[in-house]
Amino acid sequence: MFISYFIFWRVSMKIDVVISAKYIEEEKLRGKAAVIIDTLRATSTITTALNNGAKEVIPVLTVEEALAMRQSLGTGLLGGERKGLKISGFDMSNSPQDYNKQTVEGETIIFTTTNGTRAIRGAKYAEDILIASVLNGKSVSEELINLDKDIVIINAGTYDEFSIDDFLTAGYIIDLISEKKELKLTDIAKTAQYMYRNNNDFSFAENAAHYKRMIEIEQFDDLKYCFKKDLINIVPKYNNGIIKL
Ligand code: 3SL
Ligand code: MG
Repeated sequence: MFISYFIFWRVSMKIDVVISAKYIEEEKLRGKAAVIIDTLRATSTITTALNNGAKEVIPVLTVEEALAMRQSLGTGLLGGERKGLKISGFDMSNSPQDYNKQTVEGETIIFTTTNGTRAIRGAKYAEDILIASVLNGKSVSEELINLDKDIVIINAGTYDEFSIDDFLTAGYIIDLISEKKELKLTDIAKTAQYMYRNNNDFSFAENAAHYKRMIEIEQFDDLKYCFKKDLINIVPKYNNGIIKL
């Protein structure tokens, strides 16, 4: 008699969400995979730059740090924003449109933004740090399934506050993982997934304060671009001060 055993074994992963860079807690990140989201626009821009062939992105906190970094490296393009606008003397703003192949291929980019680069640097206690956006959300979810670790999604937020755009993106990634994995979600992670399921075209992000700021400074193309699903299939990772593939 032939007896076959089928063993179905699903390790459940825990997912939590942090609403802004201000609320990152070292002990909650240890041993986990952190996912950094700044939909508008830092993580969308970093993902675009690396997809267009940039060698690496070095996130720094201040303009002074960026200038000092370029001086010590003796090379590199300076990118980023303050109040959403290009920093005087920098090569590029924080618009993904600035990071085309022609400009960034093979280049090191030294990058400072108000919320996004803070969130990335603040995640340093995690075991893995993934850079996520709507653009590469599907690839990020697949990578997280492969890593099979508990996850903390860190939303960059806006000036320390909750930001709708980042929260919806967190919900999108949670929803993708939930199609393949059993998950244990904190209440906030469940809420992110619920919100995304009820707004899977991200249109509710139009209510975000930062979305309105983007309109004020006429970044209409970025607002369309940053909410495109599945456009990019790379997963940038932050390690030892550098973001690369
Ligand atoms: O705060 C940030 O990190 C930026 O992404 C903000 S902005 O979209 O460039 O204004
Ligand atoms: Mg933002």
